[in-house]
Amino acid sequence: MLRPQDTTTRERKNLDGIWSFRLDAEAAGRDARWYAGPLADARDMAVPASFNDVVADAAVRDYFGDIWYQRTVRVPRGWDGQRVVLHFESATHRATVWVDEHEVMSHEGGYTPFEADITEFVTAGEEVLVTALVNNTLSFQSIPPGVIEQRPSGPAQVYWHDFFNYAGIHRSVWLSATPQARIEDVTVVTGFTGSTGSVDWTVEAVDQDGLDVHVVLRDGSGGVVAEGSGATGTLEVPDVHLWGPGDGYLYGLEAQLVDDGGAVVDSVSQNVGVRTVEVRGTEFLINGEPFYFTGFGMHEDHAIIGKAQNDAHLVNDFELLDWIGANSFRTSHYPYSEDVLDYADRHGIVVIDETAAVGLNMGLGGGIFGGQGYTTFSPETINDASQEVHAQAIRELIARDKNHPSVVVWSIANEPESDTEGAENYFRPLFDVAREADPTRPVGFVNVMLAPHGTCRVSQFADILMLNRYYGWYVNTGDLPGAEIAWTEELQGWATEGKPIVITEYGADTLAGNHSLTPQPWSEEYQVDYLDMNHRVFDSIDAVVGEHVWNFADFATTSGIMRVDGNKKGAFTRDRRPKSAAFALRRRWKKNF
Ligand code: BDP
Repeated sequence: MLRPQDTTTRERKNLDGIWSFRLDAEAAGRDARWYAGPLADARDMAVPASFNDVVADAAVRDYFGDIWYQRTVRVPRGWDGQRVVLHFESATHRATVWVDEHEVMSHEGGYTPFEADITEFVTAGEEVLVTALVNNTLSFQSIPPGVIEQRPSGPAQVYWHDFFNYAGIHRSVWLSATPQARIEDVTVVTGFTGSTGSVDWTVEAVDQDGLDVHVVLRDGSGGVVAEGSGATGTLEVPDVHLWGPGDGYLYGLEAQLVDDGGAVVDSVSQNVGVRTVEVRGTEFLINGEPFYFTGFGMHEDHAIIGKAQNDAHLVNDFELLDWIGANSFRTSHYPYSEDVLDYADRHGIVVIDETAAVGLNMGLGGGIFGGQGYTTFSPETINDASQEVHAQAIRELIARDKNHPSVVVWSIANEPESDTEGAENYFRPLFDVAREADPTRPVGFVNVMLAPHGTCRVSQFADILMLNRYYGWYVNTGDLPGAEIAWTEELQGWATEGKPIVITEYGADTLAGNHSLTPQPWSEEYQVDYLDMNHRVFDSIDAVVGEHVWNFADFATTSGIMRVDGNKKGAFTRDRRPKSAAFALRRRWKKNF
């Protein structure tokens, strides 16, 4: 699926703004056909935004169930004869959409796009009603999973991931016009030999009888560097300017459908960064050079808008990454907005791209160890149906992000149970799904402290080891010398696996402004000492090829006795003020600062 774009043959109209919004706790709206007319008793809601913190009402913030969104849209008068598509960049965690009274699509999964051809239901120049029934409940068959427990006070949504279940329409909605004969998808795979780059292209087209595919590659200043024809082929790029960490150089590939007379029937553009990624022994290579990841596990998380994409915050977060010397981040714990990945491409920031498979572990909950009263993998809990939803989430992530040069690793899950036979059987085929969808990038998953070296049964399938460890925080709390010994010992074990290791999480909750002369957990000084200890451990082990601090910034979580106004492991506060750790990280990552 191509993202809506403006080209010589395509046009798009943004549907962001104020939509009508109504909760539907009784799930009555579908039978009552709320989509058939203006939504009664509606309140205002901004799109894109998580709905939870926008409204001053606790019942809305913690609501789970059916949620209705609606607006009218006038189809541009110039779109007569065009194919009209309604495109949602995401709706969390699932949605069904109507155009007037016509149900046009349903989608499961809260962080990937979906769209429908609505040509037959619209007329250029006329208005239609667009209604989305969004549902934010989590079950054992959703990714991420959760369960609704019946309690004396009523039903409660329980889940095992440590961030607030923000939901709604977080990202943009578009109407777009394309020709009937059109390009459906473009895939690029790049490489280079010496100073000559290569761009393998595959173009999928629809209704293209009698039309040819033509591709043109332009450099950063618009000069044509290569051209080709056919649905698939390879372009050579002389004197290639490689894409690399810190150098987000992009070529522009234009794919066209042309008729016999040479007229362009459809045209789409695709950014291309020419680069290679490879795991060799314990090294992680970008363009054949060893790469060391510095940066963070992040979250899409801001006051009021929750998980919504916002350009000012996007630019500011990347400014801070640059300031601190981060060359990379992980999209913990779900696919981020496509705007984030486009930005990372343009700025040479390296990305570990993760699915929303977080919390598949009944030994953990909201950052706390301890049984949650369920078996993780069983016919009644996370089962074959969940695995299929998970597989689909992997396919959709890769289909969406396969062309981003910034993306160098697929992470198919965060901290699942991984030390049992059930886990091994569950994950083995999912690695195959990822490799089938993309044979070019390393695949991994993020291992949890509950499955230390020697006990994990899933790491055998991974190309790269990604470890989250909290020595000195959840264990050896306040005892950094003890933590250093235990951590070094475990990491030496992992180093014998012969694979590169990225420490994808290490961190200590820190209340900004809390200072201590002695190493007290929660103080800014302890966070700095904790990071220093970790860095000594990493620097002593060659197989460690990266460090991602947990987290870039403080973020919202469910309430609990371990969380004071959210998770405080940020190097920055939630409003992006630096803690002492931010300066310490900058000194290490930028050297000399
Ligand atoms: C890990 C999770 C992450 C949590 C973090 C923490 O991967 O989502 O927020 O620990 O406890 O378990 O802070």
